[in-house]
Amino acid sequence: MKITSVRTRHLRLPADEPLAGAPPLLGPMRDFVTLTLGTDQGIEGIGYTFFGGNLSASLKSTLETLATLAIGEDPRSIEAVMAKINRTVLAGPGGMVTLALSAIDIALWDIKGKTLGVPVATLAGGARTKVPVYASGALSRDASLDQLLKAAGTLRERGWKQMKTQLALPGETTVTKEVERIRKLRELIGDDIDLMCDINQRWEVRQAISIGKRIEEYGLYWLEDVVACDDYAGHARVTDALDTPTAAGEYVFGIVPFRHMFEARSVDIAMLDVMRTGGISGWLKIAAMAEAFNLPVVSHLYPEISVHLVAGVPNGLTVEYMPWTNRLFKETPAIADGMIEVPKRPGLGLEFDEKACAQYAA
Ligand code: SMN
Ligand code: MG
Repeated sequence: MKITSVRTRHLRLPADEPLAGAPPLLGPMRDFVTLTLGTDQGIEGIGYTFFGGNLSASLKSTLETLATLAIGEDPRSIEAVMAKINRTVLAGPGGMVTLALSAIDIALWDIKGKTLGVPVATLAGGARTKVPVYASGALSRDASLDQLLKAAGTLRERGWKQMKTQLALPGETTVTKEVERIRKLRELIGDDIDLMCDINQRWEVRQAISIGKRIEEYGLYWLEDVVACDDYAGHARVTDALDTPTAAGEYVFGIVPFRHMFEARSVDIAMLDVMRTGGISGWLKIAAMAEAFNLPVVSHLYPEISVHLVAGVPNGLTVEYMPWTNRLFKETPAIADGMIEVPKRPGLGLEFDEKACAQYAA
């Protein structure tokens, strides 16, 4: 079997927040770059990548150049294909290069699943066919307290069993204001809904410990990215000081930073972003490393890809649900009773909606 063609597209989608109709994160539009790898057996593998932002045209060009190097190679030998491409790259690792490599790796896993007739989740370990899922993006730090509580009420009414908010409020904030949001949210949603909270690297260690202690009584499911992503020792101090579990990992590229994170006992939960781990291959290697440290893993964004990984591995905890790309696909994984289901179709079980892709061409 050989890869015979490469197609990349730069798409710009409206950044809506469909879970509770709250104001969207990251501006009014979001750019994605998609990849389709063709083979001599008619099977196509699809992938996409994100975080190009205003560099998305360059990301498309990087992806096109690197993916073209896979032409003529056997897509089932994923490590060999990726090694061949990697050998040519002087600009990596990390950043744009990894974002592009991830899309290629994802498309190769899609081909492998389709070739074997099984979902990627089965290849990833096949631990479960559905896993918990949480609502993300609707309870942002930019929302007023009223907007926040209204959105949380909507999520609860719609049956969400886990939801994530953010602290480190914009503008003039006080510890009292920060604590108040969590107290009010907990009052509104009750004790049976899991509440996560993301800091997005905006606190210092001491701040994280002092505010963290004051919100401890509201029983957060996790507190995320409390300090700078590469401050492994700082994370460890916060993790050690709090009863609340901590999570981090979405910001780092590749697999090696997770070794440092785990060796330093920085976090209780590893968060893996499939575009930054180097795709599915990197994601699975990190999940196995986490398992060896007795840690659970959770996904960051891209639920339609991540569901396969969190469900596949034995230590997958929950899938972040921000359905940013749903409109690109004909069908996306079903959600019911707080669980997201692995599609039964082979590979990723996804098919681009060609009409939508044409409509959103950047
Ligand atoms: C996040 C990061 C990047 C884009 C959107 C949201 C956030 C999360 O850190 O964890 O969802
Ligand atoms: Mg986050």
